[in-house]
Amino acid sequence: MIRTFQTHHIRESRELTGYLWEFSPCQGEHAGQVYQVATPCCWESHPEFSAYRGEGIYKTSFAAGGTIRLEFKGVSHTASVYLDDREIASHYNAYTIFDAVVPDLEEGIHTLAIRADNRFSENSALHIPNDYMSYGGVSRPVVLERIPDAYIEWVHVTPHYRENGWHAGVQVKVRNLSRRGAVLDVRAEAAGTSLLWEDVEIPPETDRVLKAEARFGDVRPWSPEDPQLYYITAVLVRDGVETDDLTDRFGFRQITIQGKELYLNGEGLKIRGLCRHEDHPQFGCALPYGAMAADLDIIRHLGANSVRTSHYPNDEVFLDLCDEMGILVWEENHARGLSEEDMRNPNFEEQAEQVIREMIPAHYNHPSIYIWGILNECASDSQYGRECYRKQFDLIRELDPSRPHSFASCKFKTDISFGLPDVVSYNIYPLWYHDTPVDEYLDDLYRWIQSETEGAGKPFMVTEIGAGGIYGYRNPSHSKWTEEYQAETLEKQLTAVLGYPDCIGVYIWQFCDIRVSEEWFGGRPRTMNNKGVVDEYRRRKLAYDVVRRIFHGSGH
Ligand code: ADA
Repeated sequence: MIRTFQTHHIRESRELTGYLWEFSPCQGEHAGQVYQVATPCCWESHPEFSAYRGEGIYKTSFAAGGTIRLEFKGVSHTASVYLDDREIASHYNAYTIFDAVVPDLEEGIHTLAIRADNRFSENSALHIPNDYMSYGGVSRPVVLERIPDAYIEWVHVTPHYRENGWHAGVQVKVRNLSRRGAVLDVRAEAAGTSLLWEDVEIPPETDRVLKAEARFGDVRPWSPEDPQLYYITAVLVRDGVETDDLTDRFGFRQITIQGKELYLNGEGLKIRGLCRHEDHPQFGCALPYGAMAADLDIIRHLGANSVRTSHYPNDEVFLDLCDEMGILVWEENHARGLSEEDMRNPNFEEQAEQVIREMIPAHYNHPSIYIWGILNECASDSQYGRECYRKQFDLIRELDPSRPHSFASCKFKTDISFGLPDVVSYNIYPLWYHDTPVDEYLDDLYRWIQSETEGAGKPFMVTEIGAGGIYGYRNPSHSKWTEEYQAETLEKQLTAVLGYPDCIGVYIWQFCDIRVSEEWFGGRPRTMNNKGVVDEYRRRKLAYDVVRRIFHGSGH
């Protein structure tokens, strides 16, 4: 599924995935053999390729002509795209969208081939052996569109509340592909309000962002309790003819910070969340719609009000569902646990910034996203690392000044970067990686932040807490790795963190057990990170009822 709502009425658009494609691995004993595979998919879902690391070519054909745009929602993790054997795009990173525009394609049948590569190398600064799996394949949908010379790239809505009601900044980005200038009208309509830009001139082969401010009358705000959504439709009109359109969805909500609190439409937020990887034993990172919705049903059943998309941008459909279900989202760019040396990889800066440049415009309108996160557990304790954090926060502010930003630190009392984010966030594992009682550890850390760092006075949140528990391993010793130990530890951790007056919330590490890359130095029992509240098949561990009881009891 591309989105949970229709994005075009005028522009012709259809999904190319959702069918069987040909798949052929490039290395190993099956190199060159051709298989039929369902798309979107990870090749690890296929019995022959469950541990394949290499390149694979996916092929399909389609009928089309004219100027076409192919949108790739996610190829894991490096992609080269060929149309009729001609390279039309290349892209690094599994978790962001990229596209290819092909002008004046001859009417007829065309072949599309995508070479996906999930190998680790010096060239890949973000996909490295890690505590999660870098799968391979066309893991998110591919969409084919027929576009006119001038078309709408995105529409962004930034709602804000003033005494007299809801207002919003509206921006429409229009691109002109042609070698000739374009003159057109642009109309936008949302929640009963219309905007019109007349006789807009767009020079050849360039783009323009049109801006306006609108007042909205009688609208209902979006909130976790009442996730009211509105559509905005932008239409291009050329010589009196409607030539292109784009519909997106948004909600009237505003996130603000006052002192140590975070507010959504003036109401203080208390986060009860879970960190979630896109991971499933059958689907890898390519979860189909039903599996994503089922995860969110579990998350709601647990009484959580938020998800952290650790450690990369998520599938748009998942974000659509969060918008609809009123689940708040901490969305983060792609990076986990990079050392200063990793951050000094010559590709790091460009690759990490590209994720931000691709994530924010694509996900801008989701009301569920209340904060942007970056660089989980990277080198925020070094001057070099701090500079990387600073640049990325500057970029985020440039692309979206309307949301706060943060990063999850693990640099206990050595972090030097808390002057940079709006919210100070920590990943802590008392009673798992060390035995200090939770309240003692938390209080010591919090006091240090207030007395010794530039994070003093900012909102404070715990972005990871948890313990490992192997599904089905129960015994009277209640030793580490038993379900009992995990349940008892989460009870102590959650009670302490949610009861800490200056903490605005907590994310449990993690929603479900996940596969980790075999090459990762740390190693894990079962080659899985076993800290899920449910296991990889979403079967409940003992911790489930504990979390459910505490989350349901912890109020708003
Ligand atoms: C971290 C990290 C997670 C995971 C977790 C753990 O701090 O952010 O990705 O590795 O710890 O299980 O230890």
